[in-house]
Amino acid sequence: MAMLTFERKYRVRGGTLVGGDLFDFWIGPFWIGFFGITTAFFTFIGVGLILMGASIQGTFNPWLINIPPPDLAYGLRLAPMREGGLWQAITVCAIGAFVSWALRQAEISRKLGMGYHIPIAYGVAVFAYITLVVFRPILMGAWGHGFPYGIWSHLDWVSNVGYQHLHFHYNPAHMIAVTFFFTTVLALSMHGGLVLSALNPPKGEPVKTAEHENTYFRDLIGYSIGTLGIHRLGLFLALSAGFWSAVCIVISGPFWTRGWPEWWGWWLNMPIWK
Ligand code: UQ2
Repeated sequence: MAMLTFERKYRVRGGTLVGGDLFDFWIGPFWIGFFGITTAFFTFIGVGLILMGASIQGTFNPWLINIPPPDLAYGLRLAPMREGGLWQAITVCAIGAFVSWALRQAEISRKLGMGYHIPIAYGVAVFAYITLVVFRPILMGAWGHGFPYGIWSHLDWVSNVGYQHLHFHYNPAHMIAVTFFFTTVLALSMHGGLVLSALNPPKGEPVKTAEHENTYFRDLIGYSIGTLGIHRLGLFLALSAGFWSAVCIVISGPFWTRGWPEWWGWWLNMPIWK
C-alpha cells in the first residue's frame, strides 16, 4: 500500500488522554499530541543540563562526562546545582521525558484501537530506572545512593555496589534476572532464526508458512508454542528480566546489607543437616 493510501485509513482523530484534539496533528511522519510536547520539553531541558554539567566538569568527551548525585550528607534534601543538584534536576527531566513517552505510546495505542502492550513493556524499563534513582535512594535515606550519569562512571558505580555485597551473583533475585535475560536471548534468537529460515529462502524457492515453523519444532522437541505464543513468551521473558533486575537492586541495601553469599545461611542452617 502506498503511503498516502494507508495514511487516510490510519491517520484518525481521537484517542488522546489530555487536551482533546488540541495537539492531535502530525508534523511529517510524527504524531505530536500533548505528551509529544512534554517529551520534547523535558528532553531539551535535560540534555541542556547534561551539557551544563559537562562544561562545569571541563570535558565534552562523551565517554568521560560524569554527573554525580549529591554527597550522602545531603540525605533526601535538594543539593546546590554544582553539588548534585544538577543530577537531581536531570533525574526529574529524565522521569518527565520517560513517563511522557510512555503516555504518548498509550495515546497512540488508543488512537489505533490496539492493546497497551508497548507502553506496558516500555513502562517496565522506566520502572527499573526509577527503582535505581528514586525508590532505592529513598529507602536508603539519601539521593547519593543513585547512580552517576556517565558512560564510564555508571559502570564504576555498578562494580562498587556489587563489591559492597561481596559477590552479587549470590543475590537470588539477580540469579532470576540473569536467567530471564539469557532465556530472552535464547527465545528471540530461536524466533528470529525460525522466521528467517521459513520466510527468506534462496532465490527461486517458495516462502514457507507457519505450518513449516510449527512442524520444525514438533519434529525437533514434540512441541510448538505457535506464532502468537512465541511473542507472548518473548514479552513475558523480557518483562521478567527487567522486573527481577529492579527487585535484585532494590533489595540490596534496603533489605539486605551484608554480602550476598551470607544470605544462603538459611540453607546451610537448615535443621535437616544436623
Ligand atoms: C515456535 C513458533 C515460533 C517461534 C519459535 C517456536 C511456530 C514463529 C521459536 C519454538 C518455541 C518454543 C518451543 C518455546 C521455547 C521455550 C523457551 C522457554 C525458550 O513454536 O511457533 O513462531 O518463533
